[in-house]
Amino acid sequence: MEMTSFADIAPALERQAIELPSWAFGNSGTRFKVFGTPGTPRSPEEKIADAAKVHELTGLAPAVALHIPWDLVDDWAALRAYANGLGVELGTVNSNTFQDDEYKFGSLAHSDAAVRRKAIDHHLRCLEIMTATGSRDLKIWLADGTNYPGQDSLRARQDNLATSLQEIYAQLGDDQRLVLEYKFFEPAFYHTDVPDWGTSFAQVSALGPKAYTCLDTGHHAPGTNIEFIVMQLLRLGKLGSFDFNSRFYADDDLIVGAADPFQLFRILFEVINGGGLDVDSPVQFMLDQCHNVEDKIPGQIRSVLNVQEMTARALLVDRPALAAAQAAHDVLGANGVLMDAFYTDVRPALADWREGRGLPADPMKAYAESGHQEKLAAERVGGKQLSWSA
Ligand code: PSV
Ligand code: MN
Ligand code: MN
Repeated sequence: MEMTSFADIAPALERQAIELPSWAFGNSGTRFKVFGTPGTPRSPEEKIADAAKVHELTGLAPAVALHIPWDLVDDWAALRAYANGLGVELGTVNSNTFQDDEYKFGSLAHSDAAVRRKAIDHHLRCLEIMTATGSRDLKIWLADGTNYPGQDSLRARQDNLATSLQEIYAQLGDDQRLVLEYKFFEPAFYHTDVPDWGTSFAQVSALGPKAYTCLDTGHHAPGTNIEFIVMQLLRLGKLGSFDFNSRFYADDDLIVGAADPFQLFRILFEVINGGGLDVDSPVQFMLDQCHNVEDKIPGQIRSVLNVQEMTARALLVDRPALAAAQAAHDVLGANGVLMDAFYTDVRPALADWREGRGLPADPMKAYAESGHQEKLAAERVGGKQLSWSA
């Protein structure tokens, strides 16, 4: 039997596109300290320019996701034209209802109708922005929840959330989608109002076909089988997007594939099996990361390369051999087929693939040797450097 070759998987690799988060280019840190780096962006335009540099060197990141209000500008058409001029699109709009004082006890799930009104209106404003930027997806992540048992009614909050989401969903344009992210903890610690994929799935299913779930790889309890969730959401037709990152402990937001490359491989294997990389796939791939101690542009370059590398390995799985081993209940044989693909070094073939497209064979090296980081540090003086949250 013929082994799957790199030529076989090239068309699927060709389709891979990963959105970069604008906030990854701002300074970030922990609650102890945010470290500044020379050359850090001072405006949404500079964040977009940094994202465009990642795309220029990798060919993998044709869109930049925005966070509203962190990326607010006066002229959205001009921002869109600016991004297009640099070879990238404006992508997912991430709403933010977790920074204003009114949101202390929640936003879309809040017990007070006036606070819910403010949060709904913020999302409606995001939809207007999306129309101007040409963005398809409104991504909602809620900091809503409680810290103590008894603090509020779990049931009433869930009902409030459903009603708020309905009002936002009703205003989606024909080509727009709503994507609901879940997270099992933080900033609330007793309960969050969208803690898991099941809750997100229940809420988006009640809304309709333009609503999907977002899976952030850092938002699960340690030991969770994330690829199972990927399989299930694809099976149900509700996996709308990924926020890729990696974690050792909590929502660490580290470089995707850095903590557990094998987990990334297993996730991408299920993505491919479920049609997530097909031409008409509803799955939007995105990074949601912060770079606390490493430079941000090469941090993002490394991240998209990691995703591409694990995608290539997952595509290389000899599926007929795997199916035969599974049918024969050849446990070790089936596992061996998977591990053979995981241990395949695809880096030389990917370097050739890049060169064939006029891209640098080694984007990390090309960036380091370009002097771009030093140029940014020299040019971007004065003004206020942005942090990941502003
Ligand atoms: C929350 O932890 C989250 O993952 C959401 O996606 C936010 O939008 C993002 O981080 C940035 O705060
Ligand atoms: Mn996220
Ligand atoms: Mn997160």
